[in-house]
Amino acid sequence: MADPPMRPGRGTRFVHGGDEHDPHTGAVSTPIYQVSTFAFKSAEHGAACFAGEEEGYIYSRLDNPTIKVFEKKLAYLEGADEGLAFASGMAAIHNLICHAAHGGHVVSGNAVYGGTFALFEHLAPQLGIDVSFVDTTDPGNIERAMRPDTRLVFVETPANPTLAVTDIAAAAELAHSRGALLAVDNTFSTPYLQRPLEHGADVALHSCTKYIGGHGDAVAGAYCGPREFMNESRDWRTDIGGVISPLQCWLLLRGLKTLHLRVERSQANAMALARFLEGHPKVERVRYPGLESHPQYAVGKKQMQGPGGILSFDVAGGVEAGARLINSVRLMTVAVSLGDCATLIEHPASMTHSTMSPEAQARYGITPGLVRIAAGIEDADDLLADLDQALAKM
Ligand code: LCS
Repeated sequence: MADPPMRPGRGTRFVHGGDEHDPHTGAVSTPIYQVSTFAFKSAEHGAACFAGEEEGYIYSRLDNPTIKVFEKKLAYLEGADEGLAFASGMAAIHNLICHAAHGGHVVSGNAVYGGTFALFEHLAPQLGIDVSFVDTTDPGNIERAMRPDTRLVFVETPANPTLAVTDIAAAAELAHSRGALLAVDNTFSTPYLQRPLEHGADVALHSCTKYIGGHGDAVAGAYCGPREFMNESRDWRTDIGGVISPLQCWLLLRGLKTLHLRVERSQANAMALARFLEGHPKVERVRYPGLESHPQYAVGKKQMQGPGGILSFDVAGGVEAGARLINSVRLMTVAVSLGDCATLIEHPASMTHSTMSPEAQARYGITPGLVRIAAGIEDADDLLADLDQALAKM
């Protein structure tokens, strides 16, 4: 869809860009087209729609007006030709690997969300897709893992929960030099802080359950990319069937309009928490791309507009100390997920990444005492006071 006449700023794009008032009614917020099937004008019209000779909605597993508006808006925000939305982030990743890597090989970052790891490690081989996990913070590891049948390089950056940052441009160059695609899971950054396609990635993927929905009330996923690839991906989605509902898309469209404000606040809170924790005697190590001590601080600066709202840290005393800390917070919510208005705190080794064996966790940097905080949009002073009183109990 057309940009507004001026060249909009980063925040304005989230409010206005990529969607338009409902073409049928002028409704300012996109209506929820809660409908499964669409009437044809005649038998001939129906046949022409199925043959792709005429534009027209057929059935909501294939396409739906509310879903279409969300997909166009996300593609606009990511700078992609097309977007496709799914029932969850995992449904999006499943569709992506089925389309992009069936019968072939994937090189994946070894720091990925635990559900992604489980899909790649346990289920993908049963679908004829072989996955190698490497530390993608060193692009040389990607190169060494590539095989003649490598079809896809998949990275999360920043990664869940280690906050490891991968150089997208370097990964893209390596993938392309061997005829593979690069997909970036951009969930942590959102298109407000990072636009992977501008750095050479082919696909930008999201768990929209997080910042895009933003209010802890929707489960959804999406990915964006070049037109021809996305048209093929649409066929995979139509037949696999992991489509999103119009109501969920409406929630995501509403979330996108305030995403820039929420991400700014979440990021400011995360920075305040990271600086506080870095100087705290009961904390061994803080992982946050906004700290100069982060091993890929320079890479993050190069490709991100900001370090984002998620951090993780090791408390002195390992797993028991981490559990005591989590049990001592009063304002923060003990819950998985991230990108919510409320600050969420969790223990990756026993929660989000419990699909990994203890050996895999140790290999991939998920230490037993690691605690993850996804900063919300509360007042920073209240969050600092909460952590302060919780750490004092240890
Ligand atoms: N990608 C990333 C980076 C994620 O963090 C998640 C979920 C997914 C994909 C999967 O998305 P979903 O199907 O849940 O929409 N991450 C979660 C987490 O850290 N806590 O709970 C879920």
